[in-house]
Amino acid sequence: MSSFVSTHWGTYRFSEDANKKIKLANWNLDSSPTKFGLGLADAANDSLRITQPFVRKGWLENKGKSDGKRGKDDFIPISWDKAFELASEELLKTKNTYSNSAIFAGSYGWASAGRFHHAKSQVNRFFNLFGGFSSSFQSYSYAAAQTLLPHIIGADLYSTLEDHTTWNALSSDCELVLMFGGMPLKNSKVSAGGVGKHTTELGIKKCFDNGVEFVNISPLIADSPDFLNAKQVQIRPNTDTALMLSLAFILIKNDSYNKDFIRDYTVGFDSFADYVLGKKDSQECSPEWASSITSIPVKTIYELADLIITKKTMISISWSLQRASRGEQPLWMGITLAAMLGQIGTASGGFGFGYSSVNSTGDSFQRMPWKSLPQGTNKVKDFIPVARITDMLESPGEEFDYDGQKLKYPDIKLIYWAGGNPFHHHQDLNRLVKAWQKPNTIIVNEIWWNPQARHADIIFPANTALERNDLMLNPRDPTIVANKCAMQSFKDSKTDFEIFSGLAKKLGFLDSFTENKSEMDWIQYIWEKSSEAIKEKNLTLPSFEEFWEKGFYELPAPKIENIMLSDFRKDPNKFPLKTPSGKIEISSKTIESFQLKDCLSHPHWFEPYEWLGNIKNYSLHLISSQPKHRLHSQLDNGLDSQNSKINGREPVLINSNDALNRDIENGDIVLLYNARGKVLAGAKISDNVMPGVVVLSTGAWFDPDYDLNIERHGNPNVLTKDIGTSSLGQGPTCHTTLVELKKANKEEIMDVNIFKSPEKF
Ligand SMILES: Nc1nc2c(c(=O)[nH]1)N[C@H]1C(S)=C(S)[C@@H](COP(=O)(O)OP(=O)(O)OC[C@H]3O[C@@H](n4cnc5c(=O)[nH]c(N)nc54)[C@H](O)[C@@H]3O)O[C@H]1N2
Ligand SMILES: Nc1nc2c(c(=O)[nH]1)N[C@H]1C(S)=C(S)[C@@H](COP(=O)(O)OP(=O)(O)OC[C@H]3O[C@@H](n4cnc5c(=O)[nH]c(N)nc54)[C@H](O)[C@@H]3O)O[C@H]1N2
Ligand SMILES: [Mo]
Repeated sequence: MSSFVSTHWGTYRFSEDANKKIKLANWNLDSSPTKFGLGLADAANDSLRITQPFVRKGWLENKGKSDGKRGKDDFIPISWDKAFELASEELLKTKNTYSNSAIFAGSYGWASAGRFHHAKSQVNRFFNLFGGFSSSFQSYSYAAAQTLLPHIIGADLYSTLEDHTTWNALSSDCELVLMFGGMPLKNSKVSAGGVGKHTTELGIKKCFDNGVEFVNISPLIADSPDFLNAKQVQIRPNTDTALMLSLAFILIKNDSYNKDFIRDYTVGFDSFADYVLGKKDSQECSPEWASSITSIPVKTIYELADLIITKKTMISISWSLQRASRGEQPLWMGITLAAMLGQIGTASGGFGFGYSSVNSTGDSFQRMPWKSLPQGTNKVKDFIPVARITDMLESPGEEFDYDGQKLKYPDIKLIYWAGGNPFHHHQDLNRLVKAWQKPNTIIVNEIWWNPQARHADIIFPANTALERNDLMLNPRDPTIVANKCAMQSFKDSKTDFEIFSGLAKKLGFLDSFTENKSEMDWIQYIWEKSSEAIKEKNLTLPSFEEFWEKGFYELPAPKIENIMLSDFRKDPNKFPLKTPSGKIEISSKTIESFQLKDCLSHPHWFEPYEWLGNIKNYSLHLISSQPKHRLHSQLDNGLDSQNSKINGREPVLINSNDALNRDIENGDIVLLYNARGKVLAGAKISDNVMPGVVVLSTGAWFDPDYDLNIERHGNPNVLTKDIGTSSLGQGPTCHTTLVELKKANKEEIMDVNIFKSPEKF
């Protein structure tokens, strides 16, 4: 019998050592396992685990009123029964006094990979049975794209990702990949819902071995895997739209775009072309104009144009480009440029969104209609675009724009969070900390004493994937894994299912919450329902017993390699897109009708609210990319992430010129600052990053010194601005941030505190 644990970053074997301690080993069938994942076994037993339920002292003394002390207060250990009692009383009080809309259980976050213990599914099921909750919509990953894509290509984001042309198909027909934002392999280590085998590196290698040429257009050379030997084009962050517009300009001027494709498959090109040619009261989008914005030499822009005119080209855009001011534009413009090249719908090129942003994009898999825990329906209609949480807390009742609608922020009195960490994921944390003081009660289920736990009132200790049975059923991964319980729940922690069962019991709906099913009953239920569902694909799963015994099951590879939008390409009348015109909308009448100032009828260059083309007080552009040594904030307490720190702080990459100008040496503790906050980090000098840009990966546990107003550990979200991509998408804009950086002086350097447990009883 094989024993596996399944995580967002891969599948591992577990066993016990001589001291009965759990240890993990890589799965031999995975050719590219993730190193940081091996640290889960230690982290699951570390001194930062929350050992039992806790309540915040000030909250208990002042119940129902906010005292402004969240994040600064002490915690009192309480029994499970007391914790259930306190939380259920607050839930009922909030519901009866203000209605269910006053409860925010949007609870965004990646949580863990298993299908049954997926925290958000448990939250939804619990709160739907409780009468509903104010929710959140879209994702921090690609909110701008989620809103834009249905208007432009008539498909939602997930079906677009699943429809991506496979590596195998590209390797045979494509000649050139223009990688906007690169294809960093470290990002392909993860996939939401779990990874069986890592395949992205193999896919990119196959293209390279078959002669596909790659160009990396990015501020960071390391965004391109070394083995590609890619041509490097360093670009100022957030200016890709200008570069692409100038490429469109050259194609129009040279008359070298694909007019047949534009005529048969798109609408609104002429109006867009007028803009590009400067016929709309604006400057022409010439290479000289783009060069002044992007800092790319004019000659290089012409060389790029030559390349894409002469080779069958894929325009690949990483998700990062749209987590930025006016993030809708680079994606819209990338699709437009691909349309002008005319390869969309073939294996020769077209466009890609998020190749190597996660493991699955470009893999050969058939999407499976896997079933989840039934969640019921939410009777409360109030929602926010996910990244507007601080705005919501600051301005209840205020109207805001979203995708052509006028919506109102609900008035939140109670927040419930399980499986996400806003003190990791949200921008402008100093603003969030203030807004977070407003609700009467904040309840979280957390595993570790991370900043999320430390900013709550009632804390339920959750457990890890090692402490429960589960099923990895990721619709975008051909491997299914039996996640087996490796160890008993740490101290007095519980699964989210057990936590919500305890609350449901106090509130009188235990039977409807559990349906009298145990953990294993639910897992089998999801398996049986999924087995029925995939019959529509003419596939049969083994019996549950057989699967559980073996530990994993691999679905057969699809017989044909997928090519994005190939039906539409073959016959646009028979297979029209679900846009108003049935075609790719280079200009959108729908978006035009919204009359927004920050998203017009066609792709457009907008100056970001802060960028290197307009420096005032802060002269470096901060990229807070995904971390190599952990998943967001998860496993920052793990060995791999800890080993990557410099003087205990998160490393910040600085170009040698910028370091020299500031008298900074490798290993120095530096202070990054702007009007929003101050952060300490460890300097790592590298000419991988272009001058004027610094990289501080996201996910270092937020460790504020509230007296000095300095974050001690290196969390970039203290510096990022919290404003939507535009009034269309309202997505997060973490990649649009200017900072200044200097060597920290003695008075500014404090010890990192966040890895010391507050449990000292
Ligand atoms: N500056 C900047 N900020 C960013 C980004 C960026 O690029 N730059 N990226 C954004 C993106 S794309 C994303 S997706 C978000 C990610 O943001 P999150 O998904 O919120 O980040 P995680 O660190 O994965 O948070 C998961 C939390 O759930 C807890 N957890 C794990 N498993 C369980 C479980 O089974 N039960 C319970 N109760 N808890 C569990 C973990 O301990 C952790 O605290 O961050 C966003 N923020
Ligand atoms: N190891 C690991 N992998 C992860 C995650 C993780 O936490 N750890 N998180 C996962 C999640 S939730 C997501 S959403 C994906 C995100 O996937 P992405 O959005 O693709 O990831 P990022 O790391 O933010 O950005 C990739 C690169 O884009 C470049 N870049 C940033 N801004 C610009 C720009 O304006 N122009 C250009 N041309 N380049 C730019 C940066 O140099 C950066 O290294 O990653 C996933 N993969
Ligand atoms: Mo994400």
